[in-house]
Amino acid sequence: MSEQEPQSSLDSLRDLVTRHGTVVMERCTAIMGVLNVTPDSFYDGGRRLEPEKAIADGVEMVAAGADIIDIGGESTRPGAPSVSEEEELGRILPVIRGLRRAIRAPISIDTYKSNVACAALGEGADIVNDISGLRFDPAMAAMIAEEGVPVVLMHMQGTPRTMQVEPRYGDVVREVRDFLASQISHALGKGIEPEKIIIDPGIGFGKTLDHNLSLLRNLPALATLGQPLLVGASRKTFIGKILNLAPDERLEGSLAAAVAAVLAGANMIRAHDVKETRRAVNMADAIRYRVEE
Ligand code: 9MG
Repeated sequence: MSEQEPQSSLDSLRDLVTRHGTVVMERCTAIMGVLNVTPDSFYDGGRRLEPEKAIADGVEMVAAGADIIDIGGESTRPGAPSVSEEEELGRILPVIRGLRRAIRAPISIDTYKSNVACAALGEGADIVNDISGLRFDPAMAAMIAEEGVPVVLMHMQGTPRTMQVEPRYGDVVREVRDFLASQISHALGKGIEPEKIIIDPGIGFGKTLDHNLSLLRNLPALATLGQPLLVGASRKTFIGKILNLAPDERLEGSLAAAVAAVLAGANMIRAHDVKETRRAVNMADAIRYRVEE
């Protein structure tokens, strides 16, 4: 292989077409900005209790280089209680409505509930980010197929309430890969188009520190599934454990994990700190993709 060629054909994946524009992932990494509108998310919980503040933050993330804004109305931190559909909708819909008017970038809705996802799509969201990988709500896959929108299939062992109690795997990389392969087949069987499926190992979701590191090290094994690969490590506990730092001190660790993920095959990074992540990822992209002129 010449030095000027991409590492593999998987480095030039198709772009992601959404109702509000195309997310380019061919030879560059997309950034999904995290916009939680919850009182209790582990890092940004309680920061956006007013929709106006959330909308302003979303606009700022797009200006800083986010390709997608991911809106969540239920905390998925370990041990978090679930919230009712009404509560979740009350948090997210005003933000989606306002942000849709203010930005052109695609919006993803972070939910595992098909009714919530459907209402969000009705207000202008474009992508469903399902942390259960279509496991929790049997109506989710058919709804997504019917709407014809992209979906993120994430791996999680257990549920947010139980996942960090005692995560166990024989071979974490193989089990996560097998799960994702099986959920891709399930999605296809329900009529979701192959070019609309993004996969995600679910860093921190039912994983120990070593499970997370093993997955980050072995992303190429997940990339061989042939779908765009999303990685979200931003400010998560495993970074705090390694560096012995609280969530608000984990920026550098998050950037290091993002760069490592890009160099190992990630096509999209989910991040709280969009400006800094955009810069770090642009450097990683240059190392990964740029050819000599
Ligand atoms: C909602 N959420 C929190 N962490 C996440 C991650 O790593 N991936 C995805 N897809 N969603 C996440």
